[in-house]
Amino acid sequence: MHRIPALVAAAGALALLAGCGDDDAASGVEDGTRSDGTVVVVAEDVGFGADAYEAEAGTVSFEYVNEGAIPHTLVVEGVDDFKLSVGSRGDADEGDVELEAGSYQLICDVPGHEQAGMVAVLEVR
Ligand SMILES: [Cu+2]
Repeated sequence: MHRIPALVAAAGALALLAGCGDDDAASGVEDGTRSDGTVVVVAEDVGFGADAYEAEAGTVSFEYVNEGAIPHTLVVEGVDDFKLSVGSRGDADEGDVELEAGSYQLICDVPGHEQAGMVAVLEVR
């Protein structure tokens, strides 16, 4: 039942941002790969800002921004020693991870969040 306040808050945020001309209506942060190669991922309650992300093989830099109200994490499934955590709205975390080319899954490992839809594909080329 606590989804309802989150939806109300999201609607309020949308209303505030309406008309500012940003492509990403839910936040001022743009999901996806920046020109410098950093993969920017936005956390929402409960989901990621995009279904798929891309990166170049090698050292992949992530920036994780929380546009939701509750804590979220970012892990690359099957990859140890990499985890980003954001505690509340506006929090950001960043870090690097070595990835070979392949298809990976990004998930939030807070219990229940992956099942609720916090999962995205990461294609590393
Ligand atoms: Cu989460």
